[in-house]
Amino acid sequence: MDFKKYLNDKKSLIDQELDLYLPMEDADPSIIHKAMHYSVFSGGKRIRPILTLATAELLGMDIKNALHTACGIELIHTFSLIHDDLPCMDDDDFRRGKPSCHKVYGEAIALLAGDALLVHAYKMILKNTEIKKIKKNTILNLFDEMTRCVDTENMLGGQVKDIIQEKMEDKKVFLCNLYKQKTSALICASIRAGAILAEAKKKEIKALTKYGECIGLAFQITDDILDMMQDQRNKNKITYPGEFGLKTAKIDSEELIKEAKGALKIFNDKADFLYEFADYIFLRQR
Ligand code: GRG
Repeated sequence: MDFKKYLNDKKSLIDQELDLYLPMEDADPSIIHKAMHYSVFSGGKRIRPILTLATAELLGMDIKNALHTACGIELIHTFSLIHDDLPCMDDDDFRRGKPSCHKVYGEAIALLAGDALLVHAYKMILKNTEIKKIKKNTILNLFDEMTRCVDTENMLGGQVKDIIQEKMEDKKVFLCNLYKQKTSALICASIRAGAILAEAKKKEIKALTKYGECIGLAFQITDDILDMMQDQRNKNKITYPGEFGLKTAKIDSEELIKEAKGALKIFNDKADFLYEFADYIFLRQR
């Protein structure tokens, strides 16, 4: 399979769908809609929605029926990035090499644009009711998945730990739990959402969950490695490579990638894309 082409093709589909369903930029009050568009279309890799589509496809589903869900997931991701960059959180002036949402639209509008994207994400999940092939119960399961990955046991709780970084007994345990909540939960939910939509069997969901947890954790460790190598590390926060060194961080991340691929065995050679994606997590440069 041509991995790069697969990524580009799916990204185009997702971009088109997002453009179709986001409120128009000039809809009243236009400033919030402009801010939403600014952050949604500022060069994200779309890895989470691509994972949703790829998982649905692996399980035999027509991916056009997974597009609403995939886009909902990307909107949750974008909401989290806008809020993460705010001065009261990570206080980042740049995102993807461009001024962060609050630097362009001000803090209040950026905060509200993030809120609006989160609400819109759940509206996208509800749009699945328009697709006859998707059962109501499947949509309820999706809703459960998409709320759980954001709640205080996951993203929100992870963000709290990231900000507070209280005294910790064991730094590795602390960091792995934080990364699982803050980053891995949404990545894992992106994969599980594809499986839920495709009405996967229990053993398939179990294997994909293991895969998602492992690549999710490896993704955040790699993100920290890239930040450290590009000297973009927030020096006030502890990170995996910061605590254990670049070499250990790379070895542990590679081990997680191996574990992730191991979980795909039950799909034989049908999971080509997910195998390659696991390597991409580790080898990516941005
Ligand atoms: C207020 C409910 C609520 C949640 C906010 C701010 C927050 C909680 C969580 C932040 C979580 C966060 C920003 C995690 C970082 C994850 C991460 C490594 C993001 C970068 O992902 P990429 O590389 O980004 O996929 P692109 O730019 O490609 O979209």
